[in-house]
Amino acid sequence: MSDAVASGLDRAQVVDLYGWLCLARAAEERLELLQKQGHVSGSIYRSLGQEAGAVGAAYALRRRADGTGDFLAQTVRACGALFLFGGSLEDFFRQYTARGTSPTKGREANVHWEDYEKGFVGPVSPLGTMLEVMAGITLSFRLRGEDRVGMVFYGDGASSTGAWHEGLNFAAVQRCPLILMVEHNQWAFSTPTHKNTRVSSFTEKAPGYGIGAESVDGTDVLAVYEAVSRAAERARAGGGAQMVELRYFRRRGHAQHDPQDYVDPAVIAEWEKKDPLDQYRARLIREGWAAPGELDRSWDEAVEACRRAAEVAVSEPAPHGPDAVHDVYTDVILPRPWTRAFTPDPRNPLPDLP
Ligand SMILES: Cc1ncc(C[n+]2csc(CCOP(=O)(O)OP(=O)(O)O)c2C)c(N)n1
Ligand SMILES: [Mg+2]
Repeated sequence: MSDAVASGLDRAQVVDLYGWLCLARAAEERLELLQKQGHVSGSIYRSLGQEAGAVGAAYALRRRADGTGDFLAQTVRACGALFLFGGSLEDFFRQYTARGTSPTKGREANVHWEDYEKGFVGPVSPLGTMLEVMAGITLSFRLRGEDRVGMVFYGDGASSTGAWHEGLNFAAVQRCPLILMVEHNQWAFSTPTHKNTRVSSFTEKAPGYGIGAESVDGTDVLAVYEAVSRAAERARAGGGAQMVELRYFRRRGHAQHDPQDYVDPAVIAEWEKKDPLDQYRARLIREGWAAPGELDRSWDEAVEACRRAAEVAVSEPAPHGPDAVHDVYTDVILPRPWTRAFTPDPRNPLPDLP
Protein backbone atom coordinates (compact mmCIF):
# COMPACT_ATOMS: atom_id res chain seq x y z
CA MET A 1 0.00 0.00 0.00
CA SER A 2 1.70 3.20 -1.17
CA ASP A 3 0.09 5.52 1.39
CA ALA A 4 0.86 3.18 4.31
CA VAL A 5 2.09 4.98 7.40
CA ALA A 6 2.75 1.94 9.62
CA SER A 7 2.51 -1.85 9.50
CA GLY A 8 1.06 -1.66 5.97
CA LEU A 9 -1.88 0.40 7.25
CA ASP A 10 -2.82 3.83 5.95
CA ARG A 11 -3.55 6.88 8.09
CA ALA A 12 -7.30 6.28 8.23
CA GLN A 13 -6.72 2.70 9.35
CA VAL A 14 -4.29 3.50 12.14
CA VAL A 15 -6.82 6.00 13.50
CA ASP A 16 -9.64 3.48 12.98
CA LEU A 17 -7.69 0.98 15.10
CA TYR A 18 -7.68 3.49 17.94
CA GLY A 19 -11.45 3.78 17.64
CA TRP A 20 -11.83 0.01 18.12
CA LEU A 21 -9.61 0.13 21.20
CA CYS A 22 -11.81 2.89 22.59
CA LEU A 23 -14.92 0.85 21.87
CA ALA A 24 -13.64 -2.20 23.77
CA ARG A 25 -12.78 -0.11 26.80
CA ALA A 26 -15.87 2.08 26.72
CA ALA A 27 -18.13 -0.98 26.42
CA GLU A 28 -16.66 -2.53 29.56
CA GLU A 29 -16.79 0.77 31.45
CA ARG A 30 -20.47 1.04 30.52
CA LEU A 31 -20.97 -2.51 31.78
CA GLU A 32 -19.57 -1.49 35.16
CA LEU A 33 -22.08 1.35 35.31
CA LEU A 34 -24.90 -0.99 34.34
CA GLN A 35 -23.82 -3.37 37.06
CA LYS A 36 -23.89 -0.61 39.68
CA GLN A 37 -27.39 0.23 38.49
CA GLY A 38 -28.41 -3.39 39.06
CA HIS A 39 -28.92 -4.27 35.40
CA VAL A 40 -26.20 -6.91 34.99
CA SER A 41 -27.25 -10.45 35.75
CA GLY A 42 -23.90 -12.22 36.10
CA SER A 43 -20.38 -10.92 36.52
CA ILE A 44 -18.08 -8.72 34.47
CA TYR A 45 -14.68 -9.91 33.31
CA ARG A 46 -12.63 -6.85 32.40
CA SER A 47 -10.01 -6.92 29.66
CA LEU A 48 -8.41 -3.75 31.01
CA GLY A 49 -4.86 -3.60 29.63
CA GLN A 50 -5.53 -6.44 27.17
CA GLU A 51 -7.61 -4.57 24.59
CA ALA A 52 -4.79 -4.27 22.04
CA GLY A 53 -4.42 -8.05 21.88
CA ALA A 54 -8.00 -8.69 20.81
CA VAL A 55 -8.31 -5.61 18.57
CA GLY A 56 -4.92 -5.94 16.83
CA ALA A 57 -5.50 -9.64 16.17
CA ALA A 58 -9.01 -9.31 14.73
CA TYR A 59 -7.96 -6.32 12.61
CA ALA A 60 -5.50 -8.62 10.81
CA LEU A 61 -8.20 -11.06 9.66
CA ARG A 62 -10.76 -10.90 6.85
CA ARG A 63 -14.06 -9.89 8.38
CA ARG A 64 -17.09 -10.37 6.16
CA ALA A 65 -20.79 -10.63 6.90
CA ASP A 66 -21.71 -13.20 4.24
CA GLY A 67 -20.27 -16.39 5.71
CA THR A 68 -17.13 -16.39 3.54
CA GLY A 69 -14.68 -14.61 5.85
CA ASP A 70 -12.30 -15.75 8.55
CA PHE A 71 -13.69 -17.21 11.74
CA LEU A 72 -13.29 -16.19 15.37
CA ALA A 73 -13.81 -17.97 18.68
CA GLN A 74 -13.72 -15.15 21.22
CA THR A 75 -13.25 -15.27 24.96
CA VAL A 76 -14.84 -12.98 27.48
CA ARG A 77 -11.66 -10.85 27.51
CA ALA A 78 -11.59 -10.61 23.72
CA CYS A 79 -14.74 -8.53 23.29
CA GLY A 80 -12.72 -6.12 21.14
CA ALA A 81 -12.35 -8.90 18.56
CA LEU A 82 -16.04 -9.73 18.79
CA PHE A 83 -16.99 -6.13 17.93
CA LEU A 84 -14.63 -6.14 14.96
CA PHE A 85 -16.31 -9.29 13.68
CA GLY A 86 -19.67 -7.55 13.75
CA GLY A 87 -20.99 -8.54 17.18
CA SER A 88 -23.21 -5.53 17.92
CA LEU A 89 -23.00 -3.35 21.01
CA GLU A 90 -26.74 -3.78 21.52
CA ASP A 91 -26.41 -7.57 21.58
CA PHE A 92 -23.41 -7.29 23.91
CA PHE A 93 -25.45 -5.31 26.46
CA ARG A 94 -28.53 -7.46 25.91
CA GLN A 95 -26.44 -10.52 26.79
CA TYR A 96 -25.02 -9.03 30.00
CA THR A 97 -28.40 -7.73 31.08
CA ALA A 98 -30.05 -11.07 30.12
CA ARG A 99 -32.75 -9.51 27.98
CA GLY A 100 -35.30 -11.73 26.26
CA THR A 101 -34.12 -10.07 23.03
CA SER A 102 -30.49 -11.15 23.52
CA PRO A 103 -28.96 -13.68 21.09
CA THR A 104 -29.25 -16.37 23.78
CA LYS A 105 -32.67 -15.09 24.92
CA GLY A 106 -31.43 -14.47 28.42
CA ARG A 107 -29.98 -17.93 28.90
CA GLU A 108 -26.42 -16.77 29.15
CA ALA A 109 -24.96 -13.52 30.39
CA ASN A 110 -21.79 -12.60 28.53
CA VAL A 111 -20.12 -13.27 25.17
CA HIS A 112 -21.26 -16.85 24.65
CA TRP A 113 -23.11 -16.26 21.40
CA GLU A 114 -22.45 -16.89 17.75
CA ASP A 115 -23.17 -15.64 14.26
CA TYR A 116 -21.93 -17.99 11.57
CA GLU A 117 -22.44 -15.49 8.76
CA LYS A 118 -20.38 -12.83 10.45
CA GLY A 119 -17.94 -15.55 11.44
CA PHE A 120 -17.78 -15.85 15.21
CA VAL A 121 -18.70 -18.44 17.78
CA GLY A 122 -18.63 -17.80 21.50
CA PRO A 123 -16.96 -20.18 23.90
CA VAL A 124 -18.50 -23.13 25.63
CA SER A 125 -17.58 -22.91 29.31
CA PRO A 126 -15.14 -25.83 29.79
CA LEU A 127 -11.81 -24.19 29.10
CA GLY A 128 -9.77 -25.50 26.17
CA THR A 129 -12.62 -27.14 24.29
CA MET A 130 -13.03 -24.37 21.72
CA LEU A 131 -9.60 -25.30 20.40
CA GLU A 132 -11.06 -28.67 19.43
CA VAL A 133 -14.16 -27.05 17.94
CA MET A 134 -12.09 -24.58 15.96
CA ALA A 135 -9.72 -27.34 14.81
CA GLY A 136 -12.77 -29.01 13.28
CA ILE A 137 -14.09 -25.83 11.71
CA THR A 138 -10.73 -24.92 10.19
CA LEU A 139 -10.14 -28.51 9.04
CA SER A 140 -13.30 -28.09 6.95
CA PHE A 141 -11.82 -24.91 5.43
CA ARG A 142 -8.73 -26.86 4.40
CA LEU A 143 -10.63 -29.88 3.06
CA ARG A 144 -12.84 -27.64 0.96
CA GLY A 145 -9.90 -25.61 -0.28
CA GLU A 146 -11.42 -22.42 1.15
CA ASP A 147 -9.14 -19.45 1.65
CA ARG A 148 -10.20 -18.91 5.26
CA VAL A 149 -8.46 -19.06 8.61
CA GLY A 150 -9.79 -19.41 12.13
CA MET A 151 -8.66 -17.74 15.31
CA VAL A 152 -9.26 -19.02 18.83
CA PHE A 153 -8.44 -17.08 21.99
CA TYR A 154 -7.50 -18.78 25.25
CA GLY A 155 -5.89 -17.67 28.47
CA ASP A 156 -2.70 -19.06 29.98
CA GLY A 157 -4.70 -21.08 32.51
CA ALA A 158 -6.72 -22.82 29.80
CA SER A 159 -3.46 -24.34 28.55
CA SER A 160 -3.52 -26.70 31.54
CA THR A 161 -6.56 -28.56 30.26
CA GLY A 162 -6.45 -31.79 28.29
CA ALA A 163 -8.72 -30.33 25.61
CA TRP A 164 -6.19 -27.55 24.89
CA HIS A 165 -3.41 -30.08 24.18
CA GLU A 166 -5.60 -32.47 22.26
CA GLY A 167 -7.11 -29.71 20.15
CA LEU A 168 -3.74 -28.14 19.42
CA ASN A 169 -2.16 -31.45 18.49
CA PHE A 170 -5.06 -32.27 16.18
CA ALA A 171 -4.89 -28.84 14.53
CA ALA A 172 -1.13 -29.24 14.09
CA VAL A 173 -1.27 -32.76 12.66
CA GLN A 174 -4.14 -31.88 10.34
CA ARG A 175 -2.44 -28.63 9.25
CA CYS A 176 -5.58 -26.71 10.12
CA PRO A 177 -5.45 -23.00 9.18
CA LEU A 178 -5.97 -22.06 12.82
CA ILE A 179 -4.32 -19.30 14.84
CA LEU A 180 -4.20 -19.88 18.58
CA MET A 181 -4.00 -16.62 20.50
CA VAL A 182 -2.58 -17.24 23.98
CA GLU A 183 -3.76 -14.47 26.29
CA HIS A 184 -0.78 -14.62 28.63
CA ASN A 185 -2.03 -12.21 31.28
CA GLN A 186 -0.04 -13.94 34.03
CA TRP A 187 -3.01 -15.09 36.10
CA ALA A 188 -5.72 -17.72 35.91
CA PHE A 189 -8.11 -16.61 38.61
CA SER A 190 -5.71 -16.59 41.61
CA THR A 191 -3.17 -19.01 40.06
CA PRO A 192 0.00 -17.40 38.66
CA THR A 193 1.24 -18.72 35.31
CA HIS A 194 4.31 -20.38 36.84
CA LYS A 195 1.96 -22.74 38.66
CA ASN A 196 0.27 -23.63 35.37
CA THR A 197 3.35 -24.28 33.26
CA ARG A 198 7.12 -24.75 33.54
CA VAL A 199 7.85 -22.60 30.48
CA SER A 200 8.19 -18.84 30.66
CA SER A 201 6.79 -18.29 27.17
CA PHE A 202 4.07 -20.39 25.57
CA THR A 203 5.98 -20.26 22.31
CA GLU A 204 8.38 -22.77 23.91
CA LYS A 205 5.59 -25.32 23.63
CA ALA A 206 5.12 -24.78 19.88
CA PRO A 207 8.08 -26.93 18.67
CA GLY A 208 6.60 -29.85 20.60
CA TYR A 209 3.54 -29.64 18.38
CA GLY A 210 5.53 -28.78 15.27
CA ILE A 211 3.80 -25.45 14.73
CA GLY A 212 4.95 -21.89 14.12
CA ALA A 213 4.77 -19.39 16.98
CA GLU A 214 5.50 -15.78 17.83
CA SER A 215 5.43 -13.94 21.13
CA VAL A 216 4.40 -10.31 21.05
CA ASP A 217 3.90 -7.36 23.40
CA GLY A 218 0.13 -7.57 23.83
CA THR A 219 -0.13 -3.91 24.84
CA ASP A 220 1.16 -2.75 21.42
CA VAL A 221 -1.70 -2.87 18.95
CA LEU A 222 0.46 -2.46 15.85
CA ALA A 223 2.90 -5.17 16.97
CA VAL A 224 -0.04 -7.54 17.52
CA TYR A 225 -1.52 -6.63 14.13
CA GLU A 226 1.80 -7.40 12.44
CA ALA A 227 2.38 -10.70 14.25
CA VAL A 228 -1.13 -11.95 13.49
CA SER A 229 -0.90 -10.79 9.85
CA ARG A 230 2.23 -12.95 9.52
CA ALA A 231 0.57 -15.91 11.25
CA ALA A 232 -2.51 -15.62 9.00
CA GLU A 233 -0.32 -15.47 5.91
CA ARG A 234 1.51 -18.65 6.98
CA ALA A 235 -1.77 -20.42 7.76
CA ARG A 236 -3.35 -19.39 4.43
CA ALA A 237 -0.28 -20.57 2.55
CA GLY A 238 -0.75 -24.11 3.92
CA GLY A 239 1.58 -23.69 6.89
CA GLY A 240 -0.99 -25.14 9.28
CA ALA A 241 -1.72 -24.12 12.85
CA GLN A 242 0.06 -21.11 14.34
CA MET A 243 0.40 -19.73 17.85
CA VAL A 244 0.66 -16.06 18.84
CA GLU A 245 1.37 -15.34 22.48
CA LEU A 246 0.14 -12.00 23.83
CA ARG A 247 2.25 -10.82 26.75
CA TYR A 248 0.39 -8.48 29.09
CA PHE A 249 -1.24 -8.37 32.50
CA ARG A 250 -4.71 -8.82 33.94
CA ARG A 251 -5.07 -5.46 35.68
CA ARG A 252 -8.34 -6.36 37.42
CA GLY A 253 -9.50 -9.39 39.37
CA HIS A 254 -10.72 -12.44 37.51
CA ALA A 255 -14.18 -10.84 37.64
CA GLN A 256 -15.77 -7.99 39.54
CA HIS A 257 -16.29 -10.16 42.62
CA ASP A 258 -12.53 -10.87 42.89
CA PRO A 259 -10.67 -8.20 44.95
CA GLN A 260 -7.33 -9.36 43.46
CA ASP A 261 -5.73 -9.09 46.91
CA TYR A 262 -3.22 -11.81 45.97
CA VAL A 263 -1.54 -9.48 43.44
CA ASP A 264 1.16 -6.99 44.44
CA PRO A 265 -0.34 -3.49 43.83
CA ALA A 266 3.10 -2.24 42.72
CA VAL A 267 3.04 -4.70 39.82
CA ILE A 268 -0.40 -3.52 38.76
CA ALA A 269 0.83 0.08 38.93
CA GLU A 270 3.78 -0.82 36.65
CA TRP A 271 1.40 -2.27 34.06
CA GLU A 272 -0.84 0.79 34.25
CA LYS A 273 2.08 2.71 32.75
CA LYS A 274 1.87 0.39 29.74
CA ASP A 275 -1.79 1.04 29.11
CA PRO A 276 -2.48 0.08 25.46
CA LEU A 277 -4.77 3.04 24.74
CA ASP A 278 -2.46 5.61 26.28
CA GLN A 279 0.59 4.17 24.53
CA TYR A 280 -1.06 4.05 21.14
CA ARG A 281 -2.59 7.51 21.47
CA ALA A 282 0.84 8.94 22.34
CA ARG A 283 2.37 7.23 19.33
CA LEU A 284 -0.33 8.44 16.92
CA ILE A 285 0.30 12.00 18.05
CA ARG A 286 4.11 11.68 18.19
CA GLU A 287 4.31 10.30 14.64
CA GLY A 288 1.93 12.95 13.37
CA TRP A 289 -0.67 10.36 12.29
CA ALA A 290 -3.48 11.99 14.25
CA ALA A 291 -4.26 15.17 16.15
CA PRO A 292 -5.30 15.02 19.82
CA GLY A 293 -8.74 16.44 19.03
CA GLU A 294 -9.40 13.70 16.48
CA LEU A 295 -8.55 11.03 19.06
CA ASP A 296 -10.67 12.72 21.72
CA ARG A 297 -13.55 12.50 19.26
CA SER A 298 -12.93 8.75 18.77
CA TRP A 299 -13.22 8.25 22.51
CA ASP A 300 -16.32 10.43 22.81
CA GLU A 301 -18.00 8.60 19.93
CA ALA A 302 -17.23 5.22 21.51
CA VAL A 303 -18.66 6.33 24.86
CA GLU A 304 -21.77 7.71 23.19
CA ALA A 305 -22.29 4.57 21.07
CA CYS A 306 -22.08 2.44 24.23
CA ARG A 307 -24.42 4.72 26.14
CA ARG A 308 -27.03 4.52 23.37
CA ALA A 309 -26.71 0.75 22.92
CA ALA A 310 -26.97 0.13 26.66
CA GLU A 311 -30.06 2.32 26.81
CA VAL A 312 -31.68 0.23 24.07
CA ALA A 313 -30.80 -3.03 25.84
CA VAL A 314 -32.13 -2.11 29.28
CA SER A 315 -35.38 -0.82 27.81
CA GLU A 316 -36.14 -4.25 26.34
CA PRO A 317 -38.13 -6.99 28.07
CA ALA A 318 -36.79 -9.73 30.30
CA PRO A 319 -37.18 -13.26 28.90
CA HIS A 320 -40.70 -14.64 28.82
CA GLY A 321 -40.63 -17.57 31.30
CA PRO A 322 -42.33 -20.24 29.18
CA ASP A 323 -39.82 -19.57 26.35
CA ALA A 324 -37.20 -21.32 28.49
CA VAL A 325 -38.26 -24.65 27.00
CA HIS A 326 -37.81 -23.46 23.40
CA ASP A 327 -34.57 -23.93 21.45
CA VAL A 328 -33.38 -26.63 23.82
CA TYR A 329 -33.96 -29.83 21.81
CA THR A 330 -34.60 -30.17 18.10
CA ASP A 331 -35.13 -33.01 15.69
CA VAL A 332 -34.28 -30.77 12.76
CA ILE A 333 -30.58 -30.79 11.91
CA LEU A 334 -29.24 -27.77 10.08
CA PRO A 335 -26.11 -28.56 8.08
CA ARG A 336 -23.47 -25.90 8.57
CA PRO A 337 -20.70 -24.83 6.23
CA TRP A 338 -18.35 -27.23 8.01
CA THR A 339 -20.70 -30.23 7.98
CA ARG A 340 -18.61 -32.73 6.04
CA ALA A 341 -21.26 -35.06 4.70
CA PHE A 342 -24.94 -34.91 5.24
CA THR A 343 -27.68 -37.20 3.99
CA PRO A 344 -31.09 -35.64 4.44
CA ASP A 345 -33.66 -37.84 6.09
CA PRO A 346 -36.68 -38.06 3.72
CA ARG A 347 -38.97 -38.30 6.77
CA ASN A 348 -37.54 -35.07 8.10
CA PRO A 349 -37.10 -32.65 5.18
CA LEU A 350 -34.61 -29.90 5.83
CA PRO A 351 -35.56 -26.26 5.87
CA ASP A 352 -33.41 -24.11 3.62
CA LEU A 353 -30.39 -22.62 5.34
CA PRO A 354 -31.01 -19.00 6.25
C1 LIG B 1 -12.12 -26.97 32.43
C2 LIG B 1 -12.44 -25.75 33.25
N1 LIG B 1 -11.90 -25.61 34.49
C3 LIG B 1 -12.18 -24.52 35.24
C4 LIG B 1 -13.03 -23.55 34.76
C5 LIG B 1 -13.36 -22.32 35.64
N2 LIG B 1 -12.62 -21.15 35.14
C6 LIG B 1 -13.20 -20.27 34.29
S1 LIG B 1 -12.15 -19.05 33.81
C7 LIG B 1 -10.90 -19.67 34.77
C8 LIG B 1 -9.55 -19.02 34.76
C9 LIG B 1 -9.00 -18.99 33.38
O1 LIG B 1 -7.73 -18.41 33.36
P1 LIG B 1 -7.04 -18.09 31.99
O2 LIG B 1 -7.23 -19.22 31.04
O3 LIG B 1 -5.65 -17.68 32.28
O4 LIG B 1 -7.90 -16.87 31.42
P2 LIG B 1 -8.07 -15.40 32.04
O5 LIG B 1 -9.22 -15.48 33.01
O6 LIG B 1 -6.81 -15.03 32.70
O7 LIG B 1 -8.40 -14.54 30.88
C10 LIG B 1 -11.31 -20.82 35.44
C11 LIG B 1 -10.46 -21.62 36.35
C12 LIG B 1 -13.59 -23.74 33.48
N3 LIG B 1 -14.42 -22.83 32.93
N4 LIG B 1 -13.27 -24.84 32.75
MG1 LIG C 1 -4.87 -15.77 32.40
